[in-house]
Amino acid sequence: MATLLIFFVFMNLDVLLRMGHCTETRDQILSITPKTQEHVDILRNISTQYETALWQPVSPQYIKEETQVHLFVPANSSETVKDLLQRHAVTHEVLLANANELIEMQTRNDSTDPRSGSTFYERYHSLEDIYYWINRTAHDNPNRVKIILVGSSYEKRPLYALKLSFNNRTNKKAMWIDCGIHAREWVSPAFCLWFVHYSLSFYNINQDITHILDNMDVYVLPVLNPDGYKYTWTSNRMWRKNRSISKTTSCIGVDLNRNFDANWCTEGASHDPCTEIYCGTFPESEPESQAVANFLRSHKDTVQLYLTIHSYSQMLLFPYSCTLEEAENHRDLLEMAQEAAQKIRRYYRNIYRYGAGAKTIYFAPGGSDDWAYNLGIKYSFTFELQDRGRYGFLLPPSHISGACNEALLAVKTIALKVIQKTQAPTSPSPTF
Ligand code: 9B3
Ligand code: ZN
Ligand code: ZN
Repeated sequence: MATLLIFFVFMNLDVLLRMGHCTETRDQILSITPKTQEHVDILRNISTQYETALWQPVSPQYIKEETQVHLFVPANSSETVKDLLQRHAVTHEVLLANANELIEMQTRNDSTDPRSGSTFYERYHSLEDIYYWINRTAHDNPNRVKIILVGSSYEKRPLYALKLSFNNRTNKKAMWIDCGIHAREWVSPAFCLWFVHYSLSFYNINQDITHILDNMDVYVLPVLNPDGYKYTWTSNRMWRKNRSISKTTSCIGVDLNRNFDANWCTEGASHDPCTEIYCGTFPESEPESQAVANFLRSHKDTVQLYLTIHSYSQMLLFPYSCTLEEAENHRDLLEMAQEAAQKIRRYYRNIYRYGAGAKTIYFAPGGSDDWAYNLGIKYSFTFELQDRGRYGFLLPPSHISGACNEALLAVKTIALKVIQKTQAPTSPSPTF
């Protein structure tokens, strides 16, 4: 009898627990593949009318039949959204049932927790931590690292780049890497930190990075969009744009990767400040894009390679995104991207797609890579790092090292190629 009683108590307890768990809905990521035009219309409606964040594609206009849509649905709109989907017989898959937990994991400051085996570079860092890291890195490596103030953000935060320069060779060329144009793509700033740390740690140990730093200076801008990045830490993890205020609406932010002067605001961008792909009021209207453009204009004779780091979807893109026309050195760019993708596949077993932006991802004007290319930097790439949608923008910290190592391999492969194609060898080239 007693055992029976205990049995019932436990059964009910279990039911109660499960109910409690189910009613407490969390922020979720849904994957939905529209099968008909009606489904497409419903999804466009949901992603514009309800409090959601479209992860993939970047804007509702790109939603099309038979192509996966990734949608972030906050807990408070979960019921309404699922109801709508169900009523129109649109099936969905839950990619992430509890995004809150992941977000909490990524913002936890476990630097003081000795049980976490991860290093500084295997965690995400707040903007303040990154500013502190920039200062400390320059201070600790006075002969190799200089801080350059390239401008300031809309909210007047400094835009710092690090210049890595390992010797004073005359006529030295350079490459540029920027990270964090898009606020929510957190693995991007993490990569810039990773790259600087790797350069400082493996010079004279790894042959490839040694050859690169012997022949090029490297400018690294870890957070191009500090206002947006700050905002993803304090208010909205899914924020993409900068934080500039529009004169005509209450909507905030310009997509900095639509604000450069490359077929500015044609198809693939929007004049509507309320969209995620708002191009701003004129090319370089934003202080962040203007600062980068000014710096590159004044260094265009030395900078040979432009790299900009985004996430997610695992792609290596090159110009053009703003037109279907082929770049004049398309074959070169394709060959470099292909070689980089092949190495990632061989060493890390991950597949990266590659190609001209407009044909590989979507038609998109006003991007920094196209603009830099037209300025005369003939080697210009956008990297989209891990993953392919499993965690999307919420890539767990435990994946940072994998994502950064494979991207680093691609950077090294491409930079070595640029040196090989453009510079007379001063020291023996490493064998590929
Ligand atoms: C977009 C453009 Cl405009 C470009 N020139 N190159 C790459 C992209 C893709 C990124 C974007 O801004 O949408 C991916 Se997050
Ligand atoms: Zn991006
Ligand atoms: Zn992206």
